[in-house]
Amino acid sequence: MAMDLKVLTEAVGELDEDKVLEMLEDFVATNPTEEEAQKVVNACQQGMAVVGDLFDKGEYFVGDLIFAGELLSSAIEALKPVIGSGSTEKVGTIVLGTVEGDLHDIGKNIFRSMAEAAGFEVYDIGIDQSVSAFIDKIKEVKPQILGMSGVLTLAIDAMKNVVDGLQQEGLKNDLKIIIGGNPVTKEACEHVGADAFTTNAAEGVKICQGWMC
Ligand code: B12
Repeated sequence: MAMDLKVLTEAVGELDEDKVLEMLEDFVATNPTEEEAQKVVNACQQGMAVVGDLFDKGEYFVGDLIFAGELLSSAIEALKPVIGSGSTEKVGTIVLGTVEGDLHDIGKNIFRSMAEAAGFEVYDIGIDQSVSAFIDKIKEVKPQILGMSGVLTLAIDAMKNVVDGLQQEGLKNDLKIIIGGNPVTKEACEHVGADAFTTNAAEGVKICQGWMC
């Protein structure tokens, strides 16, 4: 691959939008494989971690986070043509959303794009969604999979509330549940009562595909 992933991560971390978009345009023009495109998404994700660290240290401010969010959304838009092969056969249904209290949606949107490209029908209910919003959508579309996203520490408890709600409604056993986002770990997954966790959208799609076999 011609692209230097380290340089890309740095450019995202420095919020150098022109450089990032130019690199991605050149990359897309090389007609890359899906696997190469996923590496590029990962490099962008690492750049966002750099942004988060600089915010933590007080070098970046909320305005920079907002700009970083817009930058990454444009980056993913630029990568869309090469992110997935665009399966036409429907392989399964996913209800997806960012949990209550959390407004971050870039990672969720990346997972949605990749899952759709793999042939899943995805019902994305959006950000900051309550337990009842998840339950209502699940009752309506009866998916095989529930995907919950969150990047704030508090998202873990919000995810657990959804799973507890599903349990109370007797809906949990009909579903596979996957959680994603920066703070998810094995421990968080057990605490939440989910079936799987990941901090990588491509891996998340593979897990969902495995459940459909
Ligand atoms: C951009 C950003 C914002 C933007 C979000 C824009 C948007 N549309 O999403 C804005 C400006 C809105 C924002 C606001 C805030 N933010 Co912010 N933000 C970030 C930042 C820099 C990047 C997040 C991101 O997009 N990452 C890139 C994506 C691609 O990664 P990802 O989400 O992990 O997703 C990947 C995987 O996890 C996976 N995935 C994600 N979801 C799912 C779901 C499923 C089902 C699957 C299978 C996979 C999957 O796929 C993705 C691709 O591989 C992070 C830093 C960081 N390290 O994450 C801070 C960060 C998350 N923010 C933080 C904070 C503190 C805030 C604010 C409180 C700031 C403030 N004072 O107002 C507010 C909170 C608002 C709220 N209530 O949610 C903290 C959180 C601290 C904590 N532990 O809770 C962080 C970690 C920064 C930091 N180090 O301090 N933020």
